[in-house]
Amino acid sequence: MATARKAPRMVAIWAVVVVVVVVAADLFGAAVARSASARHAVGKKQREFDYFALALQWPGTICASTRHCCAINGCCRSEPLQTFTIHGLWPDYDDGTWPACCRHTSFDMDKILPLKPTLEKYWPSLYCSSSSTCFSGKGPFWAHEWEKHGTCSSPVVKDELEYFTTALDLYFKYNVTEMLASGGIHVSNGKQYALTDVIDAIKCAFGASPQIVCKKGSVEELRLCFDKDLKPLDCLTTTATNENVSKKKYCPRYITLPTYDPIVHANSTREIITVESEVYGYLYTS
Ligand code: U2P
Repeated sequence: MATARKAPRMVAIWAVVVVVVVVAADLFGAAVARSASARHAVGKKQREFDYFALALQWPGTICASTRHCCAINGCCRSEPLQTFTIHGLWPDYDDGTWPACCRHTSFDMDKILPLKPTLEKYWPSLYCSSSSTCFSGKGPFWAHEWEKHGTCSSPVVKDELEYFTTALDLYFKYNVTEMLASGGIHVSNGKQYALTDVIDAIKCAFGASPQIVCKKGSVEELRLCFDKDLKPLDCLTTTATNENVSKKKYCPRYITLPTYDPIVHANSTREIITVESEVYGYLYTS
């Protein structure tokens, strides 16, 4: 009798436990996803992306805020970086949002080991802190980009190696620093360029409109967009004037491409990366 009376109570307790676990898992998943990005699809299964953005960063703007140095930080090389470096290859939706943290596939450096010197040179982190990832705690910048964006890039990109080789291929094929130079737009300290001239230089060489993100009137990022056949595509907005990018990131009518002084700090750990692109010449004909 005692057992019979306990049974309904046990069922009720188990039901409460199951509900608590499900709700907690849901909240945890949403929190992880939200921390990965503010404007990506949360909760339900994320649908296939619509197009790619190759996000490039301008070290001259970012490195101006560097306060301390470490081996992984590209801002800490003895020669200031004067070319765009890679931020990430981002699968995006046409409505201005994007998927994030899609397939539970943790970053594995061993899978891209032959690319490491090329990534260090052209896809460096511009910060010292390690990056948060979707599935494996803190990790290198590349782990953040693979887990957040790379895992959402199928069916165009099927695995980690293909994600990084695709991004590097596009970066070398469409050299934004050279495109701007051929339009008369160079690294400058103080010299201002009309935003329309910068956009036109890219349109002329690339065949499609970029998206440009600024910080206090300096270019911070330049994004090239591609369809799923990796052909140039107009980005949704050419300047950061939609809600996709915060107001602080708007570009004014005249902008600069600043350089920065080599960062000299006591007790800094420096690493000068001297990898020649010929090493990976068979992969990249930049
Ligand atoms: O723009 C600020 C941050 O939002 C994320 N972002 C932006 C546009 C987009 O199409 N996709 C996207 O993910 C970027 O986050 P991150 O990859 O750096 O985590 C971008 O830095």
